[in-house]
This record gives sequence, structure tokens and C-alpha cells, in this order.
Amino acid sequence: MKKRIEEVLNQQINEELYSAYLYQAIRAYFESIGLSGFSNWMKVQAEEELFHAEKFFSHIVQRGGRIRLTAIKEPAFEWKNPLDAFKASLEHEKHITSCIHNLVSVAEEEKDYPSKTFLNWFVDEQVEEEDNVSKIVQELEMIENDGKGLLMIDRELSSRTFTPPTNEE
Ligand code: OFO
Repeated sequence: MKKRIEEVLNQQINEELYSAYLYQAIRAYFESIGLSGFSNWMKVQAEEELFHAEKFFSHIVQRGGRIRLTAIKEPAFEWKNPLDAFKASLEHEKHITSCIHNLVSVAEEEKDYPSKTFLNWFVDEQVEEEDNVSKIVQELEMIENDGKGLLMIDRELSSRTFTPPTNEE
């Protein structure tokens, strides 16, 4: 594996671990305002992020690269309301989407076709990630922080569970 590819894939491990850290911080915020369903949704989201980091880790190792773990930055602590927290999540997912697209470009430039194929899963995954978060942002915009509406969404989000995809390479 070329050094440039090894470096950018390692950076993405940090991005994915930061994502998990951010969603745990948002989870803690939801716990602090008594919304356990929202908290559950963020817990599952953080679990997904660890799964993403693991995929990058395995790919680098499988290709003979070396893992270098770096410091994870501190996430925010407070959000104005649930809508603000979900808008921040959507912004973050858009950032991750651009990171993934950038990785695809580097894989193309370096003619690393196995990495390019590997990254296809993430290209699709990001479409889903942004869509999931956008839908919740829309619902929250509709209810405009109304208490009853929040409790209904909270109930809905309490049923989310983490199921790792089975047809992995
Ligand atoms: Fe790893 O997709 Fe979200 O951040």
C-alpha cells in the first residue's frame, strides 16, 4: 500500500472515531434533558461509527499497511435543543461524506483499485447516513420543539438497534 493511501486511510480512522465520540457527547446531552429514545439513537449511531473505524483498520492491515492512531479532538458539550443537536449531526455527516469522496479521488489518483472498491461501501453508506439524519431534522422542524411531539419522536427513536451488516467483504 502506498504511503499516501496509508496516511489518508489512517486519517479516516480518526474521523470515524471522532464521529463516535461526537455522537456519544450528543447522547450525553440527550440524557441530561431526559430524552432516552434520542439518547438510544445516538448510542447506536456511535456504535455504527466504531464499526466504520474497524472497517478502515482491517482494510489497512489486510493491505500490509501500518495503523497509526492519533489524538481525537474534544467534541462540543452543549446544544440549544434537540433540533440544534441533529442539525450539528447532519453538518458532521456532510463533512464525512466529503472526506469519503476525497478518499475516492486519492485512490483514483494513486491507482489503488482495491481501496477504491473498498470505499464504494462508504459512498453508499454516507447517502444513507445523511438521509437518516435529515429525516429526523425535518421531523424536529415540523414539531418546533413542542413537548408532545418530542416525546412521540423520542418513543420512535428508542427502538433503534445496531445490527452489523452481514455481507461484508
Ligand atoms: Fe462513519 O458515517 Fe457517520 O460519521
